This record gives sequence, structure tokens and C-alpha cells, in this order.
Amino acid sequence: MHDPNANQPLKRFLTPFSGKAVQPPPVWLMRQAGRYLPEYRKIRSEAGTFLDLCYSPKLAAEVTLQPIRRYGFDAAILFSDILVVPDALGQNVRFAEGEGPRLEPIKSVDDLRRLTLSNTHYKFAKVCETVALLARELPRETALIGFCGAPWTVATYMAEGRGSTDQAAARSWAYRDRQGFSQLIDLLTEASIVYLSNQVEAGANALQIFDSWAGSLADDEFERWVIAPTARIVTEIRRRHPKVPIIGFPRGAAASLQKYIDGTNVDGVSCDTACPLSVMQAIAKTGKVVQGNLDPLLLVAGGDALDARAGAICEAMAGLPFVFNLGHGIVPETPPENVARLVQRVREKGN
Ligand code: 1CP
Repeated sequence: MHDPNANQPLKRFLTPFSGKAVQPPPVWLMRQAGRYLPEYRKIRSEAGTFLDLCYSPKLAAEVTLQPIRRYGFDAAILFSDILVVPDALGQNVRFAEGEGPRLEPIKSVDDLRRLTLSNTHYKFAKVCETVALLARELPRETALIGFCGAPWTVATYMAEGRGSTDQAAARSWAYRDRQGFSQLIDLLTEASIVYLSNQVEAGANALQIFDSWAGSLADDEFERWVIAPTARIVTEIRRRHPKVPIIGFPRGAAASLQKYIDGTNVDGVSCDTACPLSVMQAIAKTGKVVQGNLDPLLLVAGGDALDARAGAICEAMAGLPFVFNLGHGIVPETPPENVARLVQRVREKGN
């Protein structure tokens, strides 16, 4: 008998990237591994520092698998962090308990001299050991997403020395000394190409480039520091690995989304919570995959409001190449049972 699913890839997450809709849509959530899960907190408290956890393949693989076991997401995202790249390049990076990342700030080209691509080998290899373990251990139907931070977003942390609300240190450096700042961006671009290629070679099925602070730049600066380096990463990865889908997440840049897609040639975009559903529909109708965009705080609130919005997103995107996700990462206050409720809702509603 003819099986209508015979030509579907085994991993449902990958189907929208061939331009086809899947019903119900594949679902995974940014930061699906993390502090909202008690089993994560247990391993985190036993693992030493946060970066120790990122460089311990067995433990990092285990925390990647935890949300897959609980919820059966269609994709797992490698457990690591975007700040592994500056750490591997040689910048001093640490995660202060309850305060977020702290880095010894890079202020000028002189400070850049301490960072080199040849430093990265050992630490990138540790992360890729995690990828290889996951490629073996994940269920066959679950895709594995590798990732990096986009050069602009990683540079904001490197220049500021910590997370910031306005990315002032990086924006000012870029205005003051365009050439010097572009050396930092170029270094990060090259490191990201190596890092992502290594992840694919170790077994990642798709890649996501997190540009969490893309929304803080003026138009021309956005082209220079967000679009151009991302385009170069996409070109280089595609040349080496033409079949691996690449998703961009230019958070806060809904108004420039089409320009981002045209300029970078990514296979899909992750949309933040503020992105209108009409914009997501228009992009998906061009054949690009759209991912998004439930408010993570609605996942904390739960209840009927959660069901209603999840349903509305699924309805708006039905029949289009779409992956259900949040508009940003899960927050630690999220009740784990609300995540179960959401996955159930997407799978019922999207059917
Ligand atoms: O102690 C802890 O457990 C720290 C919490 C934590 C976790 C769970 C951090 C510190 N990073 C992570 C994991 C992480 N970070 C993943 C793993 C996979 C998953 O999603 O499950 C990913 C993809 C990231 C990406 C990341 N790190 C981004 C991009 C996405 C986003 O949230 O915007 C950014 C900006 C970071 C930096 C970072 N790392 C950690 C924190 C608290 C932050 C944000 C700092 C800030 O507020 O600016």
C-alpha cells in the first residue's frame, strides 16, 4: 500500500526545511534545558562551575537529554553557551552565581592580541564530544541542533564584560574605531565557522545562530555587524555542509527581518515575541522556515491564556513551513507542568 509518509525524513523537525508544512508542527523551546528543571539543578550543583558543565561531555549530554525524556521535543539543542567561544579564544570568562556572565572586558585592538583561533582547539573538541555522544544517544526521530552566538552579540559581552541592557561598550567601540572593532568581529566570524563546522562533523543536524542583541543597532550598523558576518558564516557552512539547515535569531529586529533573510540567506528565522504573526506568515509564505514565538512569560502564567495563544499561533501558521518555539528562552520560574501542557496543546491543536 502507498504510504503517504514514505518520503518524509525520519526527523520531523527537518521537514519544514524542505519547504513543506508538518501537522502538528515540530516543537522545541529555547533554553529547554536549564534551571526550571529540578534534574538540571541537581547536576548543575554537582558539576563545579557552569563552564565545567559545558566542557564535561557526559554531563552536558545528560542535561541536553533531560527535557527530551520529559517532553519528547522534536529537537534537542546542544547544552553549551554562546560565551564558550570567547572563553576558548582566551578571554577570561566566568559565571557568577545568580548574577550571569562576567568577562575581563576587551576594550581595544591591544586587548585583542591575547585572543587566538589556535587556542580554541581543546575546548571546541570537548563540546564536539558532547555532540557526538548525543548523536548516538538521542532517539532516532529527534533532531540535534548545534549553535553559536552571532559575532555581534558575542562581541557585546566581550566588550562590556557582562550582559547589558544597551550594549553601549560595543556600540561605542564600533563608532570610535571601526577598523579595530571589525577585527574583533572578523575573529569571531572565523571562530564561529570553525566551531559550527566541527559541530556538524560531530553529528549536529541543524544549526542556530543566536543574535540576541541584533535589535540595538542603527540600520547601517545592522548591515555591517549583523548581516555581513552572519552572511559569511552561512556561506562558509553551506559550502562545507550544503544540507544542514541554518536558523538565524536576530532578536528585536522584526522590522528588518526580510532584509536579514535576504542578506544572510539563512534557511529559517526564529522570531521573537514582539514579531507580529502577520510578519511570520508573510515570511513563511516565501518558503523560509519560521520558528516562534510564544511569550516565555505566558509559559510561566499557564492556564487558558497559554492554551489560547499557543492555539492562535498554530492556527496562523498552519500549512506553512513552521516550527513552534518561544520568542526567547524559558525563564527559571517556569513550572515544568506548564511545559507539558504546552507541548500537548501544540500537538492537539496543530493536528
Ligand atoms: O547556572 C546556570 O545554570 C546558568 C544558566 C544558563 C544556561 C542554562 C546560562 C548562563 N546558559 C545556559 C545554557 C544556554 N545558553 C543554552 C543551552 C541550550 C538550551 O537552550 O537549552 C543556549 C542555547 C544558550 C544561549 C545563550 N547564552 C544566549 C542566546 C540566547 C538568549 O537567551 O538570548 C545568551 C545571550 C547567553 C548568555 C548567557 N549565558 C547564561 C546567561 C544567564 C546568559 C544571559 C546573560 C544576560 O542576561 O545578558
